[in-house]
Amino acid sequence: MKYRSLLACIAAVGFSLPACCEDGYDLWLRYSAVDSAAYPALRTRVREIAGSANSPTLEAARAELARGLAGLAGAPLPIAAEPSQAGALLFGTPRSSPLIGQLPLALAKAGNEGYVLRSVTVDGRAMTVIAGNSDIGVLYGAFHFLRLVQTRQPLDSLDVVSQPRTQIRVLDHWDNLDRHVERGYAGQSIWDWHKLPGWLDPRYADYARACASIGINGSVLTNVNANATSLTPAYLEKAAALAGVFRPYGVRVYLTARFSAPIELGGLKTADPLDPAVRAWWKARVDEVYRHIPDFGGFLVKANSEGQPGPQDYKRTHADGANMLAEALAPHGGIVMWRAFVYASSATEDRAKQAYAEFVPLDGKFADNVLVQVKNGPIDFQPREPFSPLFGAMPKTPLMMEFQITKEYLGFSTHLAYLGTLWEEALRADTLVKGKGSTVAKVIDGELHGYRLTGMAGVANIGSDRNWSGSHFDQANWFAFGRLAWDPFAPAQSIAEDWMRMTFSNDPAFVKPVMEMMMGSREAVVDYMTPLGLAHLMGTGHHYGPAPWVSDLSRPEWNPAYYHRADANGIGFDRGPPVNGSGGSNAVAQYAPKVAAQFSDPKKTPENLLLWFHHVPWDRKMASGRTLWDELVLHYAHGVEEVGRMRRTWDAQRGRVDAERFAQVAAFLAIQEQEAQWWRDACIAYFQSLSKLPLPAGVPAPAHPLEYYKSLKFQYAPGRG
Ligand code: GCV
Repeated sequence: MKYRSLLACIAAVGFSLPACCEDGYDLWLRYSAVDSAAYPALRTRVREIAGSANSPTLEAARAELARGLAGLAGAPLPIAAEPSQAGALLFGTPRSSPLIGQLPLALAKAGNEGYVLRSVTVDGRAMTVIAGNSDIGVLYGAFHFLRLVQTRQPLDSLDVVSQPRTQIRVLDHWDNLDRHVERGYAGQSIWDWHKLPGWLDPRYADYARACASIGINGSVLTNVNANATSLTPAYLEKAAALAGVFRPYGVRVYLTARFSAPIELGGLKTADPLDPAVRAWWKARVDEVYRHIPDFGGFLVKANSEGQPGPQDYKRTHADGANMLAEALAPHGGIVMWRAFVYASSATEDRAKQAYAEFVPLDGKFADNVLVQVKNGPIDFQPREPFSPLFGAMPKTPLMMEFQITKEYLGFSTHLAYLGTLWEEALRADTLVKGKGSTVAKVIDGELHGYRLTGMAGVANIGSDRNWSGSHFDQANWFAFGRLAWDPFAPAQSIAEDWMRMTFSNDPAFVKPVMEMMMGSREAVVDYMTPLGLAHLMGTGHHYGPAPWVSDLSRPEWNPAYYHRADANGIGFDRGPPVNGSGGSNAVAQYAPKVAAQFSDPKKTPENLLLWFHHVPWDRKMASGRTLWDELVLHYAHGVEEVGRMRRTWDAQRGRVDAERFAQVAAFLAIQEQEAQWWRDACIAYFQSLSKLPLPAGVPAPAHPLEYYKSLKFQYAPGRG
């Protein structure tokens, strides 16, 4: 940050107005000064930081408390090894601090990674304790305490116990070794492979701090469309350097494994997972990884999907492939995250059915250190999908959730879409496999099936842009992912509120309207892109903008027309049971019987998923009494209106937010409104060419004829695969 100009600004306007030059680098860890008249708690309850920082992680905890509280209090706090006064903030474990060991903190409830925050009185002095059973628990607790101050919570009778509900909470970086990020909209990869290991960009430590602040404990450094080079000694040295930076923050390094690496690197003739030479090659390579990175987390694997090599190339199963890697990793305590995102090159079946068809027969066949990583919906991170039918269908195989934080299908970084609501919807979906309340969240946290391993992965939206995520509001999605991985039951709204208060302002005149804007933002995108259960209408390849007309690509499922199936009679993909041997794909049968019964019946299917499951006539009567055609058009129009409303909400915040961030958000919302209009117009023009129906009264016609939208080309759209 430009320090001199910052000082000049502070001198000019004082602390009560927003700082004038913020570029978003500090994320939600801004620690800007508290108005002590409005929030005296900090002054009265926090006078000293006490504890012994006898490990790198406890040192990180103390450093964060010192940094955060100095910023919040406006001056550094005294640091002491033992509490010496009322208002001491004592951090540590029973091992690092004998006093913590003596206090009745009920630390057993915090588990291995959790923490207790408690107000206590020792020798008549009121103090606050941040305690964990492990050093990392203390660091997580320190971040929680800072969050309480940042969001201006009372500090006098603290009684917080928290521990993560999932074990593996990882960011998946789809970062290539040339620094291009697949589906990345925030610049290049933050891993500067060329300069590693010699140069450790300070950004790496800030990345790890940010991850730890929301409980993320793993980072898959490389793209799932993997390059075997990342497993060579030169790259392992680079990955080891990153692991060294991340270690104090509890973030373990993982890599993607290219299944054909034994051929590409080892010169073998095969990568058959049952071939003894292949197994020996992987074992030796894994041993070498651990020589570089003793706490290496394990491998993430995309196999036999979108052209990636895999065990099926040798007529072996996904379980054979995963178990071979698992065997090599097990002696070191490593795991395999094997992705269920598969679609076979020759498939004629409904794409939505493929993951279930390939994986459910393998339930119970995976080694103990394997998790199967499942995207939230059956297809691919669309603005709205039903939950994947795999959740609930593999009781003997730990399934971990895969969410996409980067907004490949939700307008890239210029569209404001808070994904907390999308993920909350997915996690709260009820699989009904063990009766009512068998939610996806309970599958993920292991409660429903007693999984031995649990986890959640988020495809990262982080890049070299100064603001990390490509836009200020996209930081909220990184934040929300971490919080939901820690607690899949956490409400999206309270996560958004924390983020806003920490990132922007505690001013109620800001928090209330901006929270409403965030909470409605994803639905606005659904409306102007893919309402009523439509999916995958985006431009082929780059996924930028509308292209529902595309129908001439060689593989059926590459075409948007495959997904919407609109014709003169109606629109939607019939996934119900076939009638008299023809019709639906029967994807509904992959759900538990009661869910299947609901989704099979257009009258019982929620309207927001209607066209996902049913092909329905344009004149079908909807709940509103309008026809499907009118309803579809009005959803498109409504999406655009909502973005207009979001712009007005933001414009009213001028002066409550620093000028730099205010201006970028305002400019991006203007782009979003233009592009929402483009989506609306292009989709209405196209669907109207099939339905031949007039627009509902008062809805303006698209600005251009359909041919105009079809002619648009975007050769340089970012993030291409
Ligand atoms: C990494 C979608 C994306 C691809 C991505 C793939 C996956 O198809 O468009 O870029 O590849 O998902 O999740 O493996």
